[in-house]
Amino acid sequence: MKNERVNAIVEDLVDVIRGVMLKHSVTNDEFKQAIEFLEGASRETFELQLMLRNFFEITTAVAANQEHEGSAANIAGPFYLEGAPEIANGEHIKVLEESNGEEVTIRGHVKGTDGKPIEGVKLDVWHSTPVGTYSGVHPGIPADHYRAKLTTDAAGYYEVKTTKPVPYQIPHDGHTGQLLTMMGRHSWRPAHVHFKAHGEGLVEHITQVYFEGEDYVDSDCCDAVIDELVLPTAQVNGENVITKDFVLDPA
Ligand code: MBD
Ligand code: FE
Repeated sequence: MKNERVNAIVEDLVDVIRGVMLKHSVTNDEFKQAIEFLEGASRETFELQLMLRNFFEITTAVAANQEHEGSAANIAGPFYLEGAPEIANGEHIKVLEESNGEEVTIRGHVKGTDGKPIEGVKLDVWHSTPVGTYSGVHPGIPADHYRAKLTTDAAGYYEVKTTKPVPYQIPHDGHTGQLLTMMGRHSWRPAHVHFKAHGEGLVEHITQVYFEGEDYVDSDCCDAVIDELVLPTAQVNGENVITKDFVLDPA
């Protein structure tokens, strides 16, 4: 059965790709190499996902941000896991003992587009270890580390403490890394913390926080950094504090 949306998108996609091939006079031999490259990537467990997310996932967030009034959405990346441990407001995310990095407190309010605080929003938080791996994905780090689920209080407030992540090199030993190298690009993301907010009657909101002034904020391999999400760190009573408010759209 004909699907109008699939038809509309694929017709445009085919037009654009044909235009690029013509512009660069892509040869049949190069076309064959491209097929072999993509077939090779699809034989790996993770490569095609990584490649597509690296180049295109940000566009889903930019498109969502055009349509929604709330705070800026950002890419999810491949490493969200269900079932993160619930923690209370102000608690520290479980980290490995050898995680002796800098400490950071991230806190703020969750509001609706009407400006009213929203209680009971579930806020998933996840980020890499200080050596740039993700728990429950890369070997050796149990999935209940570096991930947590918080709930906003009656004032819409949340607060989480954690060990600050450092710049993250995406898996680069496969096709995605090879492609980036051939393009003269690196495979680093700036240090970032992922969030997913969900609550009744609200659009699920996926975003990230980046740290102002840090490496790769201006050259993310995923092109995902949005100015609104690059936040300053304040010193409050000897703590590094990031304030990140969320404005969530009604479903
Ligand atoms: C990540 O941690 C990430 O955030 C993205 C977008 C891609 C790969 C790994
Ligand atoms: Fe990430």
